[in-house]
Amino acid sequence: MSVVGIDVGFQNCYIAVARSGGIETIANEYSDRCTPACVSLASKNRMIGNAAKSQIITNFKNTVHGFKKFHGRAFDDPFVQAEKPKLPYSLHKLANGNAGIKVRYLDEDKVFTVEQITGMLLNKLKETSESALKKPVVDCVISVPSFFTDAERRSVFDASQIAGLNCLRLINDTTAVALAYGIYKQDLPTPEERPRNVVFVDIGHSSFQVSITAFNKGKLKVLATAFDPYLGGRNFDEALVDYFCEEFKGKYKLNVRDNPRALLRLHQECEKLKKLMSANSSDLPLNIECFMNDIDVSSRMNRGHFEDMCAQYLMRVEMPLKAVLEQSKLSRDDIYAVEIVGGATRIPSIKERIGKFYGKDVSTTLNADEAVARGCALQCAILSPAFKVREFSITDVAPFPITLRWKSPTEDGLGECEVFSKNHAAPFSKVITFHKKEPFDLEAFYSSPQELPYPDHRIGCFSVQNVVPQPDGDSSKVKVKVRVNVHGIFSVSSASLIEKQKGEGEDMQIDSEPMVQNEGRPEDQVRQFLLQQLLTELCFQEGAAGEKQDPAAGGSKPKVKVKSIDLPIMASNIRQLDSDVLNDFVEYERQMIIQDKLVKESNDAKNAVEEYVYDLRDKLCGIYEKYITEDDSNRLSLMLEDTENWLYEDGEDQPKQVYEEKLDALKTYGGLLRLGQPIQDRHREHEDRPRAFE
Ligand code: ATP
Ligand code: K
Ligand code: MG
Repeated sequence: MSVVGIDVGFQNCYIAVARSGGIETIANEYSDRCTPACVSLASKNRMIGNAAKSQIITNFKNTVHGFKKFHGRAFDDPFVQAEKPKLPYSLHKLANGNAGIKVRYLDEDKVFTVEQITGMLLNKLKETSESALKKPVVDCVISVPSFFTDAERRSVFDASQIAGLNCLRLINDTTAVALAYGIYKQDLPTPEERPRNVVFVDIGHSSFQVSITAFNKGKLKVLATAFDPYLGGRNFDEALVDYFCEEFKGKYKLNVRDNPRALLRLHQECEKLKKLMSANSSDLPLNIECFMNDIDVSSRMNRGHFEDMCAQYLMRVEMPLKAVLEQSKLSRDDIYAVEIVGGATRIPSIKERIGKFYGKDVSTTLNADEAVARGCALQCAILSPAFKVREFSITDVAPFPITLRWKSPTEDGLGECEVFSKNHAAPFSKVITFHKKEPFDLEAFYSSPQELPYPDHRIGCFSVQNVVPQPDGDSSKVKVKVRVNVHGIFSVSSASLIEKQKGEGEDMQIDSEPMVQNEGRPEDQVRQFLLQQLLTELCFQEGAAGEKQDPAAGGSKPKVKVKSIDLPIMASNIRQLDSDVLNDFVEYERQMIIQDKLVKESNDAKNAVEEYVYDLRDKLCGIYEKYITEDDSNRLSLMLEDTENWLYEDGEDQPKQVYEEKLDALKTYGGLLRLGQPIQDRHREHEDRPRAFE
C-alpha cells in the first residue's frame, strides 16, 4: 500500500511520501520537488509538468496551465468567462455546458475536460511517486482549497479516478498544513487543558485561505475558515504585466497584448521580478531581449512602486484574517501562533499585514512550499492500515451552510431545514426522520448563495424511493442519513423505512439511534423546530474508523425489535461525471499513456543509434585508430555517415523496432567486416593485458 500526499496547486504541485523513517517530499526526474501544473499536447505525445512548462511559449495554444479553478464550472460561469481572454489556449463549451479545453493533439482538434487535464497531471505525479517508492501507487490524499464546493470537489475526485488513483481523502489545504504542524508537536495541551489555537494562512498563486485550528494532544479541530478565492500571487504578476504593457506601448510602440508569445514571456519575467523584489527593496531592472518585432525592451521597478501598484490587492489581505477570527469567536490574545505557507506569503508587505493584524510576528516554521503535501501524506499514512502513525484525530469544518428542502408529488409536506450550519464539524452524518406515505425528493443546496464562491448554490436532488404507507394506512417512519463526507462532499447517503411490528405501540424506541417522539403531530409536517431538535440529537460524528455512535444514544434503552427496510436513493443533478463517461476517460488516459510510452521508447532507441554513430566516429579517430586499417576505417566512416543521413531523413520518425534493427545492423555489419565490435574487443584486450600483470 502506498502512502502518498499530493498538493495540486494552481501553479505548483508537490508530492510527499511515507518512507522508512518518515514523510519526505520527493523530486521528479528533473530533480525538482515542484512539478508545474502544466500539460502540453503535441502531434505525437503529451508533455506534463516541467517538460510542458518549457513549451508554454513555443506551443502556447496547446499548453494548458492555470486550469485548477475550472473544475466543476460551466463554460458560461462568470469566473470562466473572465479568465478566458487571458488564456493562451482556447476554451470550448461542452455538450453538458461545462468548460472544455480545446487543443491540437495527435494532429487533430481535441477537447479535453478539466478532469482529463488534471487527470493527466495527477498521472504524472503518480508516476513520479512510483519511481521514488519503486512500487505501484494507488492510494493517496489530495489537497483542495477549503472553499471548493461540492461540484469542484467531485470534479477533482473524478480526475483522481481518471489517473487511476484511489483518493482516500480530499483534504483542505489549510487542514493539511495544520496536520503537518500539529502531529510532531510534543508539547500540545492535554485534552482537559485549553487548546492551543493556531492561525494558518496559505496564499498561493490563485487564492488566499486562512483557518484557525485548535490543538490538543492527539487531535486538531478546525474552528473556522475564511478565504479570498481570487487573491493570490498571480494578481501581483498581472499588475506588473499591466504596467509594463502600458509602458511599452508608449516607449516602444508595442502592443504586447496582441502577441501571445510576448505576453507569456512578459508574464514569466514579471513573476521573476516580483520574486526578486521580495528579497530586494532597491531598483531592479527588467530586460527582455528580442521581445517583439526584434525589439529589446528594458525597464525598472522597485518594491515601493510595486506596492503602490498593488494597493488594491494588499488591501484585501485583511478581510479573511478578520473574518476567520470573528467566526472562531476568539480574540487576538487567544492566538498562540500565526503560521504562514504558500509562495505569495513571501511578499514582504503581505507578511507584514498578516503579522500586524494579529499583533504577532508570523512564524515560518513550516516549509512554505511543501507543508500542504506533507500534511496530505500524513493524512494518507493515518488512513492507511499498512502504516503506524501516532493517533491524531482531525475535525474539519463545512465552510458553507447546507439546506435540505423536501417535497412529495401529492402530499403537501413541503419544508426545508438547514442541516449543516456554517463551520459545522466535518466529516459528519446526521439522521433525519420523516413521516411519509410515498416517495419524496430531497433537494440540497448551499443556504447562502451570496457568500458562495461559485455561481450555482444547488448541490443535487436525492429521491427517496419505494416509500409506502404502513399496512394500517398510516405514514411510515423514514430515516434518512445526510452527510458531509471525508472529502467535504455532501450526500444523502442512505434511507430506511421502519416497519411497525404487530403489537407494538407507536411509542417505540429504536435500538441504534435515539428518537424524538412524534406522536400527536400532524404526520407529514415535520416542522422546522422539531427537525432542528432532531438534528441536534441525532447527529454523530464520523471517526476515522467508521461511524461512531453518539454516546447519548447509549445502548441502555430497551431494545425493541423493529424491521428496517433499506430504501434506494436516486441522485440527480449531481455535478459529477457519469460512470460511462468516466470509464471512457479512464480508458483514453490509458491509451495516451501507451502512446507517450511508445514515443518515449522510440526516441530512446533513436538516441541510442545516434549515440552509437557519434561514439564510434569519435573512437575511429581516437583510441581505435591503431587497431584498424585505413581502408576499413573509411568504409566504417561511410557507413556511419549513411546512418546519420538516414536519421535526418527517412529515419527521423520511426517506431522503436526500426531503430533497434538499425543499431543491430550497424553492429552486425561492423562485425562482418570485423569492424565496430571486434575493434572494441581488440582495444579492450589491449587495455586489459597490462592490467592482468599488475
Ligand atoms: P494555489 O494554492 O493558489 O493553488 P499554488 O499552490 O500553485 O497555488 P504556491 O506554490 O503556494 O501556489 O505559490 C506560488 C505563488 O507564489 C506564485 O505566484 C509565485 O510567484 C509566488 N512566489 C513564490 N516565491 C515568491 C517570492 N519569493 N516572492 C513573491 N512571490 C513568490
Ligand atoms: K503548491
Ligand atoms: Mg497551494
